[in-house]
This record gives sequence, structure tokens and C-alpha cells, in this order.
Amino acid sequence: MAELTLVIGNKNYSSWSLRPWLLLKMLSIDFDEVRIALFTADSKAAISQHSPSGKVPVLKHGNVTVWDSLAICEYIAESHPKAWPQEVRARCVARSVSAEMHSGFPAVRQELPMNCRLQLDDYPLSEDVQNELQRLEAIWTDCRREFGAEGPFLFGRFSIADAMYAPMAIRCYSYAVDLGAEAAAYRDTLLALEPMREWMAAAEEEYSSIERNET
Ligand SMILES: N[C@@H](CCC(=O)N[C@@H](CS)C(=O)NCC(=O)O)C(=O)O
Repeated sequence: MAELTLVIGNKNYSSWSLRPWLLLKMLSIDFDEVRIALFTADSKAAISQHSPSGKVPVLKHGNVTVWDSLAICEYIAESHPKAWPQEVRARCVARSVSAEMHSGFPAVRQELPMNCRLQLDDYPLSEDVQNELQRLEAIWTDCRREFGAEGPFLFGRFSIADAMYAPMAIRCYSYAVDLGAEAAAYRDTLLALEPMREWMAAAEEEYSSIERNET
């Protein structure tokens, strides 16, 4: 049994769960996974056995319980400092864009929920969503240009900032969001990661394994 246990929701829908899950995978940290089906009559009770907030994800490590995706990523960074960029200015920007993702983008969250199994050719976007997507594109493009010289990620090497934006890559793909060349290349970098493919394949398989019996 691994020392760490990450409690997550459905891979198809739980964008918050994907973030620390991807970080652990990209850092090659061993962990056990407990997956709880969301939106069922039993979900609340099952989640509350693990989570003080009644939400997933939750990380358990010995007598430590950490909830909320960004707090979990920060906990992982305490023992893996390279989870954040090493240079102070890059690290400040990485923390800022991660916090912005965590607390912002309400229209995208509301109107373009993550659904890994969805792949539309075209989708009408409200003005609020368009404005937020412009901001998303600016973040991806600016970070890549200013800090991305040493690799394909926002700050070169993979960091917590990439984990925070991974669900946005899936949304852009699912809802056929038109992106400029640099942002599209970054989206594709995230989607091509081995753990992202593993997550998407598991999301595909969930329909028959944990969703079909939902109420
Ligand atoms: N801010 C939290 C959001 C967590 C959250 O909303 N999780 C959803 C699943 S993606 C959840 O647990 N929903 C179950 C419920 O509200 O009953 C985080 O970053 O972890």
C-alpha cells in the first residue's frame, strides 16, 4: 500500500480531482486512489467519510488530511519543491495564475463543465465565456513566451500551474474552443501527456462501470 491516498470523484467530471492526481503522476509519486461516484444518492455520505469539506479531492498521508485541490498541491510541493518553478519571479507568476484558475473563470466553470467524453464540433459561447477564454489564452501565451524556454509547459518544466490548467485543456477540446497557435500547442501538450491519456481512458470506461447504475 502506498503512503498517500488521494480520494477523487468521477474522472469524467471531476476537474478538481484531476489537478492533484496529475501532479502526483507527473512527479512519479506513488499513491493509492479511492474513486467516489458523484451525483448518486450515496455520494455525500461516501465523501464525508474522507473529507471535512464534503468535497473531493482529499489527500490522506498518515495523520495528515488535506482537502481542496490547491492546498493538496501545496502539500505535495512541501516535499517536492520543484513542483513550483525555482526562480522567484516565475514562482510568483505560477502561484498567481494557479490561484486565478482556482478562484476565477466562473462562466467557463458554469457553462462549459468538464466532460471528458464530450467532443463537439461547434459550441455557442456566451460573451462572459468568450471574455474568460481570452484571459485563458493570454495566460497560456504570456507564460509560455516569458517563462517557457526550457520545456513545453507554462514555466518550462511541468509545475503545479500546468496541473491547475489541465482541465481547461480538456474543456477547450470538448467544446471546440478556437485558440491561437501557441495556446493550441500548449493545449495539445497537456492532452498528449501519458497520465492525461490514462485519465481520459478511465473516464471513458466509467460510463459502464460507475455511472450506469446512478440514480
Ligand atoms: N475548491 C474545491 C472544489 C472541490 C469541488 O467542488 N469538488 C466537487 C467535485 S469536482 C465535489 O466534491 N462535489 C461533491 C458535492 O459538492 O457534493 C477544490 O479545489 O478542491
